Amino acid sequence: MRLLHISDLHLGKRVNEYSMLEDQKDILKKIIDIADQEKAEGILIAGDVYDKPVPPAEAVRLLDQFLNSMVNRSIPVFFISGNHDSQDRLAFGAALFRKSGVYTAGETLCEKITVQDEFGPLHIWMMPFLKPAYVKAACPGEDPETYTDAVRIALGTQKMDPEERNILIAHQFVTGAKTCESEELSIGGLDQVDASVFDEFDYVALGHLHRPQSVGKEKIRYCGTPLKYSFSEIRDKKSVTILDIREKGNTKIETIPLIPKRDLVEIRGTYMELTAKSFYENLDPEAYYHITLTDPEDVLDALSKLRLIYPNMMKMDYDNDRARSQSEFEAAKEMERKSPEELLEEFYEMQNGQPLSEKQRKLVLEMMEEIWEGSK
Ligand SMILES: [Mn+2]
Repeated sequence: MRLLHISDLHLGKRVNEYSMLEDQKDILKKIIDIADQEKAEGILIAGDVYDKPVPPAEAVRLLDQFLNSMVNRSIPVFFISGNHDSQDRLAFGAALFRKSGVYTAGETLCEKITVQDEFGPLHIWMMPFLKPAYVKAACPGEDPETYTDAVRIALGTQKMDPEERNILIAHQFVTGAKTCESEELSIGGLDQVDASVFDEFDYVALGHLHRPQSVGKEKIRYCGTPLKYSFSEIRDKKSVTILDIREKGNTKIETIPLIPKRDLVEIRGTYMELTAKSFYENLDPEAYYHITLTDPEDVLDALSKLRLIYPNMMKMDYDNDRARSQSEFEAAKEMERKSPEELLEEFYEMQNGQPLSEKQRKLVLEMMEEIWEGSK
């Protein structure tokens, strides 16, 4: 069976105040084209379908159109909720959708759908994004301390036959994976899941981290976002992962590049250089730019003047002596880059003249996790 693996669509997302809807519409169309060309027999969407628990109507329409396109092609879709989605809302119509071959992980911790192909049964496990607290609430008597425990308990609710083929769709942070700026900040690595819980699966279709990457083993894989959602991803190559699962033990993985309608581009130079026709005539005027001006003095009204040439400029800053000497500004920027736990550790040290103990650190991390969870 040939399956497309995508994740983290974040439909409805805005990047630096720019709506990504047009870009998302375009990239979904390209994913449909790939499904046609590659004769896909199923699509796995590993969470963060939407960017918000209550997505804008346009984003809902986009998903609706995408699901319809797949149903019209008789390509089944399997999707789970990520940490950005509302699991309950995403499960709307789940029982009805199933009749059309659209499988959404409902309100359970983990569900197993079995499909058939020429090699026999293929078990597709769907495990929506979960935290120890969800597992505790759903499984009386269980009190998982870590995310790894939580995942192990959730997977344990279904029977595993390791002689048959099993693939898992999940949305978790697997230890060792590389992060980028468009993801939600992870607090102190508490949310990490040890890859050993996935040992028995023939493939793990992951979402959550936005860079395409395998973690440890090739078969434990993040397909990455279909689009770049931050300038930290500028050099990433976005793609769709294709999984060719044949008889037990024979699974091939390949990627097909995704080319966006508008790329994210960083350019730097003086105002005169960047506004010279010879410079910009070879650039895509529609791309999303991050422009760094290197003029020694700030240029009057540079933002609006540059927008005449680069209408989709997302970000503009200066790199000159003045910008560098603005230590206060830099310190603030430095602060933004720090994680909440680093900030608290520094604060504690400043107040008490000694670092946090391991015990205190653990307590602090747990409290942060609890407070953040409560504020959602
Ligand atoms: Mn995401």
